[in-house]
Amino acid sequence: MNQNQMIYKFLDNNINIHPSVLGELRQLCSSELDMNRILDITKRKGTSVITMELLDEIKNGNEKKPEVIIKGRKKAIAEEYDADIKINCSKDITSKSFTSGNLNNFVKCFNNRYEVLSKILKSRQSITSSNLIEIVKNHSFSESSIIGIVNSKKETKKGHILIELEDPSGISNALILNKDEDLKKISNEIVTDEIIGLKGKYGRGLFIVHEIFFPDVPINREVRKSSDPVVAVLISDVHVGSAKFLDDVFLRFINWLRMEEGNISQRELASKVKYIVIGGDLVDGVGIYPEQKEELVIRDIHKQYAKFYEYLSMIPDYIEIIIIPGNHDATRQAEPQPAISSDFAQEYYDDPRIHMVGNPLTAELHGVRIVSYHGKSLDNIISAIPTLSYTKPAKAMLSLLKKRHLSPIYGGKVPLAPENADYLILEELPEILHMGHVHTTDYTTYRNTLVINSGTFQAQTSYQKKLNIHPIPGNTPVVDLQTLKISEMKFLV
Ligand code: D5M
Ligand code: FE
Ligand code: ZN
Repeated sequence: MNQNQMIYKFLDNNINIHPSVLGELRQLCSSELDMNRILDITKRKGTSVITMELLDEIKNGNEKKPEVIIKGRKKAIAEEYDADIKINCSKDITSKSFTSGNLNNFVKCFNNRYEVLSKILKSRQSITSSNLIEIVKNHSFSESSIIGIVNSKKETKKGHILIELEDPSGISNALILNKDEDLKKISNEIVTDEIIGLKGKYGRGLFIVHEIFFPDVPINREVRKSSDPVVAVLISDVHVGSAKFLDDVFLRFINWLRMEEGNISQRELASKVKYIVIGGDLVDGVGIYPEQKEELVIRDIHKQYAKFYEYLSMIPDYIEIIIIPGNHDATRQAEPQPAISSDFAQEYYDDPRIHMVGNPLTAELHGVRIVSYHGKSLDNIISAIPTLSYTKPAKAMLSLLKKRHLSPIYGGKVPLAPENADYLILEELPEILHMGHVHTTDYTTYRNTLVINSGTFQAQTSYQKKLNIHPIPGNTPVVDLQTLKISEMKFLV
């Protein structure tokens, strides 16, 4: 390419060349590839003239470095380490749902909830000496503790909080007095059907509450970390098939995984990615919310899954992909949910690095324990507890963590499949608690547990607009499994 061709090429892109740099630029643009790179950088800077200053910046600039580094390394860091995934199959409902949804199933499921969570509560120092409700009733006016399931909670006319608590021996009314403001504030967090402990005194048909206990997380618990420098990326709510699915943003995410996007340190991070956990709502599905059809660009759910698989195929093959379903996916809606059916996603099952599992998932990635749950119950908990909101999903997740249950409230917006055991109890604590569903990335840390909501790649739908829900798409949390530190990648520009 001669000098004139070069000048015209820049002019075609509305970029002028200052005469003082003409000769040097000509040398730098020895190949079409180099010229296009300089054009790209100039356009990104938003300037219309290539000056000596800009040329110096381009020559010394860091735009060049990522390519050099990536080209210089033959393999991605994660490629050098074998995958180490342990899926806890005993906690996965896939292919072992036995419920017929009858009363007996419900009794078994809630008995299991009581057994496991009362044991966790009893292991807490301050409530070890709890008694059955019927025994406490016979020892009126002495300080005692009871543990049970919350049958109901209401505020009395005088502003006291009245709770009906049930255990295997009986039922008691418990009262939190209006004058005890601190305790009343804690009682805001109590929801129906959860297991709690109460300390207080029984007399005249009422248990007067002095202290409230949630199963909670022990203060000094041991955490597990990976000894290898690998990271896990958490995503959810991609919603392929929706007109509001942000394909360009999702492609930027995939390009980052391929180390073709981002600055040096971001590409370094990408090269450590060994695992991607997808927390449900891969596709938009069909018939999920009123008038959804108007906002679908792919109306056939098989084709939605085929399209999503196209994206997955672009991800480097040394990365393992773990997939749970959400409420938009092709499986039963009642929780716990079995894995997305192979009738809709055969190619996923045929791909050895894709792991199709149920919702919730309990697993270990490189020794780091993770529980991944789509998060439908966040709708219930956010409407039940006045201090929670859709803008801060990690706070709502934290409340579930303290209750040691992923979906404590029965009824509401989450259908429950009553299995012989309660699969939604958070029995063994993970290092990472991951959810999605609310379409806003958010995270917090609580007593050595990372609490992470992975956000979305879908812009606001008309249905969400009506519900006044404002998603924040394109942000992706990344967990370093060696240090348990969270970083965030932003793909929306
Ligand atoms: O959920 C996307 C968002 O919409 C999430 O913030 C919850 C909210 N949502 C979904 N369904 C409901 C109902 N029935 N009530 C209240 N809020 C809801 P997605 O699962 O992706 O549709
Ligand atoms: Fe979703
Ligand atoms: Zn959802």
